[in-house]
Amino acid sequence: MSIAKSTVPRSIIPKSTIAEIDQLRDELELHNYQYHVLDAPQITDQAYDRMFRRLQDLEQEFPQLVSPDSPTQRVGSAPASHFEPVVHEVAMLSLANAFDDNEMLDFDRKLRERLEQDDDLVYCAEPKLDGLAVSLLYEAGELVRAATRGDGRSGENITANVRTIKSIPLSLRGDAVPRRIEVRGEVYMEIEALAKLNRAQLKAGAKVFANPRNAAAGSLRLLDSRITASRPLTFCCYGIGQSDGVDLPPSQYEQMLYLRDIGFPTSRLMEQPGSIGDCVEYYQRIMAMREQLAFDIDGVVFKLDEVALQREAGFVSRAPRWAIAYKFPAQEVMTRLLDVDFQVGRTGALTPVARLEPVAVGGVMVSNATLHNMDEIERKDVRIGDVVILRRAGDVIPEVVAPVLQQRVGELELPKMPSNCPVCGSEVLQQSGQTAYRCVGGLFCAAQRKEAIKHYASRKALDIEGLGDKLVEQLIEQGLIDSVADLYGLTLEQLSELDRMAEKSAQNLLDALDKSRATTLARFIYALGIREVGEATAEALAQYFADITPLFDVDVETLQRVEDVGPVVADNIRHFFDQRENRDIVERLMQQGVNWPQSDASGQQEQTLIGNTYVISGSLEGMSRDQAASLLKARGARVSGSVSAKTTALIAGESPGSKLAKAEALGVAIIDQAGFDRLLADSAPGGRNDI
Ligand code: 5U1
Repeated sequence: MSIAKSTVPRSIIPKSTIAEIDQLRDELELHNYQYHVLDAPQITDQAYDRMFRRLQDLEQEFPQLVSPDSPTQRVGSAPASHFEPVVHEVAMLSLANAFDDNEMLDFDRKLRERLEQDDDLVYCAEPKLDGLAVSLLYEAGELVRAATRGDGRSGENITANVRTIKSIPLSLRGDAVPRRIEVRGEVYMEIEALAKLNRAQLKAGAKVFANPRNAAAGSLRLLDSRITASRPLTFCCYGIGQSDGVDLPPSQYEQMLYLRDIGFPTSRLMEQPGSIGDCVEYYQRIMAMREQLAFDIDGVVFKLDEVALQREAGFVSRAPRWAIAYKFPAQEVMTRLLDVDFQVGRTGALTPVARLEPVAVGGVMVSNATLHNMDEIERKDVRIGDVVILRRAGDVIPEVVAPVLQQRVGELELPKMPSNCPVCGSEVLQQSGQTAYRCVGGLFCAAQRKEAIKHYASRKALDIEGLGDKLVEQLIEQGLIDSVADLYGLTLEQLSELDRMAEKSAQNLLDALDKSRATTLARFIYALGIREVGEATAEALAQYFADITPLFDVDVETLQRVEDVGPVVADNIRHFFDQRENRDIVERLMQQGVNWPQSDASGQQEQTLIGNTYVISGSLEGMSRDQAASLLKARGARVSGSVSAKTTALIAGESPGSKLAKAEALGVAIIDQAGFDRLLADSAPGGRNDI
């Protein structure tokens, strides 16, 4: 530590100070454990920080009392010149892989044959983290050495870096710590933490990391551990390399619980499947939750649970016979970029789309992927003809991550933005200060018309059930519709003649169209697809103007008085309504019966229900719940989805369900249909406002 030495001899440091330091360290360690291992913090971050700062202050005043295992000593130290090699006393093995259920069944069958077991084998299962394997050696309960896996026989000494990772204990918990124990596991970075780090790296002009594994490796192989300390690394253990002076439990599962007890984070998703069939079921379950996890995993690891049986099974080449990684379908693969086309979106923006040599990724064949925009192409330096890394995670659109520069041969060309729209031939322009290039064709452009209709029908807009993307395309291609205003003129005969459209589905679509007529003003504004007018802005506009016609002529200054509306959005709104065809479409929709609850005719609705929170349940007469919510919000109320003690009142229509019982139990006021009508009347400008 670079602090001035205290002149106070240790003998005269007040006993109470020594006791306070000890207590602060114990408490901070306990809170660290509760946070990182048990996932159950008991105090707020602020309270933790206060205790931490108090300990730092005391240690600064009395540096003689600083100990290497103090929670304050995780800040890193002066840069090293190199990493010392570490020879692993027990080799760090690799894992055999399985890629389908048959390979899993084979693995289990061979294992049972070798062990001469007819009965099902019990396994210990956990997700396989995408990080970097490390070995942590503890002697007399203290972390004395940390090493990378390296080639499995020897790695590098990264102790100074590993000491900065808060979820790795510097000292073990409990009274009976082993004389010596080597714990193994994975250092990794959570997805959000990696994204944040990459944003900061980008801003600083530094290298960004392609995945958590690279981020962990890059951060642990820094000679300056003070930089490692700033990286959001975390740890999860998966096994014991060796131990001395401790009776370890006889199963892998219990050993992991033991490691949790002495201070190591273990997988929350660890289970003990009782047969290979259960293992396959576990794999399916983890794969299904993969996208919801806070960290990247690339498969599931299964280990024979009984340690005595593991010993009996032994090893083959450099992998244990008793463990296997059942890998998920790869999310990143390499393929060739054949060409780049440009797709025209709802707002006219041209998105470069990669045409690829077809390849299986994430379990499906992919031949197209997004390249986002021209800036991205230039930043990544992706050229037509390159071998590229393609990524497909979950349901997200596949994307080209980067070119494989080592495989680039000859002079390849960067894709060029066309000067005319590939769909309607209108000019393509880039507005100053913007990344996007746009076709100026507006609704003259068939691509923009198609996208506008898809948007109008989408769930958050008019939510027209059954009017999916494919059907919209068919309707346009058959010349049955040209704009959203044509939707309400469609007939049963026209629809029934479409491909794969039975009369029943055609009738269902007409019913859905009819139902969509009763909407809210906010949804309607959102459905128009004005550039940069999302749900929140549409809601704010609806509250402010209370009707659509004031928007036809409003000036940009007035628009900017609306919450969330700045000069750019105001310009977009103005530009939208300045176009005669857009106003015509809105008017035609209204003539065809698209409607929303009318409130105060113009200007901002008075905020007479401000501070009140309502929950709406059951069906109301003459309006949808959405419409009712919109009327309440227009008066400044909050509308929530669940009843709590803070709810002002439950608005209970027909069949209000369990929310009614909950409101009764909590003593929350209940308003029926008649009460709701009164509330709306009373809370209109000049009305009473009881609840
Ligand atoms: N979760 C987990 N990852 N992983 C990696 N367990 C696990 N076990 C490993 C490795 C290399 O090896 C042991 C089976 C020796």
